[in-house]
Amino acid sequence: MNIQEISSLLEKVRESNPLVHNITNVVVTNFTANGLLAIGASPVMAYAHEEAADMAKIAGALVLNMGTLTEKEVKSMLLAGKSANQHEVPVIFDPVGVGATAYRTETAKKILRELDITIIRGNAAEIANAAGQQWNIKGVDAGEAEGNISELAKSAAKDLAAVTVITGKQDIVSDGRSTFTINNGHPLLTKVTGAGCLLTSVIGAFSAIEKDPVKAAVASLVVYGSAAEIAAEKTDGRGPGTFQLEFLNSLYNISAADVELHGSFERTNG
Ligand code: ATP
Ligand code: TZP
Ligand code: MG
Ligand code: MG
Repeated sequence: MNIQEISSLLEKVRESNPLVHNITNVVVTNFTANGLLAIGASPVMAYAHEEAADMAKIAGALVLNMGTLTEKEVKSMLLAGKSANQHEVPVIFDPVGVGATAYRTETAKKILRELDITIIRGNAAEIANAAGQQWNIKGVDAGEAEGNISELAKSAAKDLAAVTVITGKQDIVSDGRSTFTINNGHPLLTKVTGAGCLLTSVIGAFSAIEKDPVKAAVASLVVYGSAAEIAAEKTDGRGPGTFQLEFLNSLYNISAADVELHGSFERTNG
């Protein structure tokens, strides 16, 4: 996979304007919809159990996010997920805060057991907990990193039978055989709530137009992290409010040439 392939996937997202069905949390709903529009996708949030399956089957990708769980939403996630699986629509899962409470852990396990998840994306603590390993987690934010993230991604991908994306200062993508490290991003992303959740939905947009989930995930991370770097330059020290606005502008304006200039990733094994 090379940087030109990544910039052409960005152009394909913009040309195809894929429908991304999100069942996400109440904190990030508006930011997620605006971020998907900015990158060139078509967002829809549809939570009612009466329509979740119908919406998922016509979508290019389904994104399930556990941020503010309720039993009603879990029911809709399972209905939407089963429909997506039947119709070969990729399912992207963000297990927000798994490990922080027993309810979150049980729900993540249920989703992973009952659905065929294409890509799981979380911080290191979430991925470790989703894969049944112990790792400190503070609410929905990553605890201190305390291990080899690359090995964690690899083993989680095998255990969960899903392409695994771990984000943080560096991002890792693994399918258990080949593993990539992505160096793009900016610390200001950690000061905007929903930066991780929107990223998961952007992975949905790329998965809708690229069948290989490893390629879709690597491309999303490179484009997203590069857009953050450009936004941080424009923020010029003013802080997260300005950065959030500049980041949306940057997702909208980032060009193939920008991606090729900023993009930094390598295959780290396999
Ligand atoms: P958390 O709940 O721990 O904040 P999250 O779900 O919000 O996690 P992040 O891990 O913060 O997700 O990832 C969101 C984006 O922010 C990714 O593109 C990632 O590369 C980027 N990112 C996170 N931390 C840093 C950092 N210290 N430096 C650069 N980029 C970062
Ligand atoms: N509480 C429940 S969901 C949520 C919070 C603060 C948003 C988390 O967003 P992200 O993308 O993980 O920072
Ligand atoms: Mg965050
Ligand atoms: Mg998160």
